[in-house]
Amino acid sequence: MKNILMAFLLILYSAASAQDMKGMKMPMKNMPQKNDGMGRKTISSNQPPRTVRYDLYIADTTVTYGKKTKRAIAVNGQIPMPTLTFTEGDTALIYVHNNLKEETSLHWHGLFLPNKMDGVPFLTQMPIMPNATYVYKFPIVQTGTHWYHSHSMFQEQIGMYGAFILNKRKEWDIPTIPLVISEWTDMKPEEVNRSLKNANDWFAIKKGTTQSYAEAIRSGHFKTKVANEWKRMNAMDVSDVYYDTFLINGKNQNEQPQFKAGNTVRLRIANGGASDYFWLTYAGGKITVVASDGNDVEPVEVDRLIIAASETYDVVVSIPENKSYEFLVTPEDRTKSASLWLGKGEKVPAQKLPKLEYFAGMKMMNDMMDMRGNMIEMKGMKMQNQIMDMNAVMYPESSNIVTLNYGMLRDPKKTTLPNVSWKELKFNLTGNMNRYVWTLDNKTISESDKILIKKGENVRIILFNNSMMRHPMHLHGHDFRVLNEQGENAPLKNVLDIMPMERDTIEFAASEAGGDWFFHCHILYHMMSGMGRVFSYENTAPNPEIPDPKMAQRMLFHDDQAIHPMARIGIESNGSDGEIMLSNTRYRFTAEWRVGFDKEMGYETESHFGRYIGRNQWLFPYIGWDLRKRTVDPMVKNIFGQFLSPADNLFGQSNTKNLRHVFHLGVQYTLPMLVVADASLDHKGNVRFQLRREDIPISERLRFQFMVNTDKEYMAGFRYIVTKYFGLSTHYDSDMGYGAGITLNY
Ligand SMILES: [Cu+2]
Repeated sequence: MKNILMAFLLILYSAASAQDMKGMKMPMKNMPQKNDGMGRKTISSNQPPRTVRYDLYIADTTVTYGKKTKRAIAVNGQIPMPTLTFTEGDTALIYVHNNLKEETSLHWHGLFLPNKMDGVPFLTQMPIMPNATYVYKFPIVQTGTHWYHSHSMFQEQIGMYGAFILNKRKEWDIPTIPLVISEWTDMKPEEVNRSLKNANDWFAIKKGTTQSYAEAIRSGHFKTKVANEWKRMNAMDVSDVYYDTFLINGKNQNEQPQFKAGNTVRLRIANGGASDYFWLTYAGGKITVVASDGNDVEPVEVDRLIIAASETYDVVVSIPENKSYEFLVTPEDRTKSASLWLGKGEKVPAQKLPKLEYFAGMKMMNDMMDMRGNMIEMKGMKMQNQIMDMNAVMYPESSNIVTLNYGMLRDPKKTTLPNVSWKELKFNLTGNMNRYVWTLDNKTISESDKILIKKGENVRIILFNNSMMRHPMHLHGHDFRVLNEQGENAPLKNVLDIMPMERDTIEFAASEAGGDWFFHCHILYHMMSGMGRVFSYENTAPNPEIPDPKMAQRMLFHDDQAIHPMARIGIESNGSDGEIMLSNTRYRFTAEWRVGFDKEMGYETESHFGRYIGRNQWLFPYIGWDLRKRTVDPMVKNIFGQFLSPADNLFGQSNTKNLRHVFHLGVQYTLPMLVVADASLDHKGNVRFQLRREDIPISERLRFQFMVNTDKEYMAGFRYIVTKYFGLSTHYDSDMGYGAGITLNY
């Protein structure tokens, strides 16, 4: 019985989504046409408000979007999830059947709804367990283009995103296509996250953006590269993850041949990507932007716009002739693209966006960053609302292109807030690229308290982006005004894209009944690292969906407290060396070893456990253990050319190089050029000072490392990266001499 019902529902949904794709509104003929005041014809829905039920069956599947067949999550057998369509005044009744082997949740992005329906596991509800059904029910009190996605783990990256369309009672009469843009990686998202945390530069190699010394010298940017490393920065990047392909409604090439010359089409676009921003350009002429994040704006004509992760835009384009025009979707890093073809016949491609000039970006970033890792605010420049795109220095294309920015968005009506009391909050957006820690005011979600707000007051938030990346900051359950030059008609949004060095102001009325509302960066990997806060209405009654609030909070905090393992194992002709590392936001444990294959050479292990201090995490005090046994001791000179007896180090203290079982206290500090200085004192009173630099990018795949210390030990070596997990390596060190072999990375 259940199966028959499900099959019936599936047929219903596929029919509904097929109609969506053709841009047909269901009972169009008997609907009266009107003008909406902006010259647009509208149709009124004659249907009385109703309860619209959807059944969503969430299940594992496999897909071959990239080069390999990989696990994904499909809902009712499809990726993206089905488009859910409602009309203002309806009641949404959504049954979620979790057929996964893991828990899940669904968040209705941009929707005003009761807090317990917001779909954030461990904050507004408990997760939906495997084989359980959960019912979301809420009134539809707004209109526009929205979307929905899983808020559990990394499920949003592997298929759990879909369009959520709210039609007006009087809807614009124009063919309309809901579009969900997304990315696909053949790598498991957990693995993507671990790679980001461990500063593995495999993504840069895949993208061709290593920005190595060889590449710098070849293109005349040697000084820029040195200045960049002097300021302790890694290679310039505009997005973190390498993706295998990009999708528009699940297809890289999406054909919509039903349009003819003279047609205009409304595209309701949601960026359902987990981390990427996309440029939108069109081969058939201008793009008219008519709404953002579900809110109408006065139509504005542009040549292109960028859509941040989780934003929505409604745009209108026209089909000039009986040809097929490309609507081109290009990720911000411009590595690849996806296309929507509108119309039938000869293909008219849009101009491809040329490759970014990374060294130009690096040069600008050098100028913007001071030696303490802070962004220098530029005098006389208006750094707000995407008006000054700092990335523009990297664009090789002509600048005579009209690009949308938030300053151009104007709400057709006044959006001023009621005249009540104000709460003002300020956040610095902070991050550490090297360790991939993303925060507000250098605090993760688990390190900060909920922010109390009062029902009825207005909340103003001033955000300054003191990081090198742009962040799409999303507020659950509320729209905010983005203060711009449109005064009383400032646009309403629920996602604010804020570029490096920008200072933006948003404000909203705390008009919900109560509850906890998430405010976070919508780049999935930034959110999971803790970039967010919870706004909590004062005096809210306990949420019945959260029976054990303390446990729920622990689970919520778990995301940014997770421990990330990493290992490097070198197997070379003379022995093995390597390290294993466990780390989280602030703490790191490392165990290193060097073992000679020749018994005479002995062994050495060194372990450290410590805490990173400060936003830049350059300072790392630690405790450590050092065990070693050596039987050979080549006579060496010190750096002044004097022969030293094996019993003395540079400070004239007894040498502990050959037999050492010590406990020590130390501190590491990252110096300019990313050299890590390390001073330690062991329990026998010996002081050791060491300098070390790993992963100097000589060429695209070749890395150089060195180490030297006051125990007269030194090491230098090369590693050639072949795959993400495998490299060829060679090194020379003072204990074990010369060796060559392979290095495995995990
Ligand atoms: Cu972010």
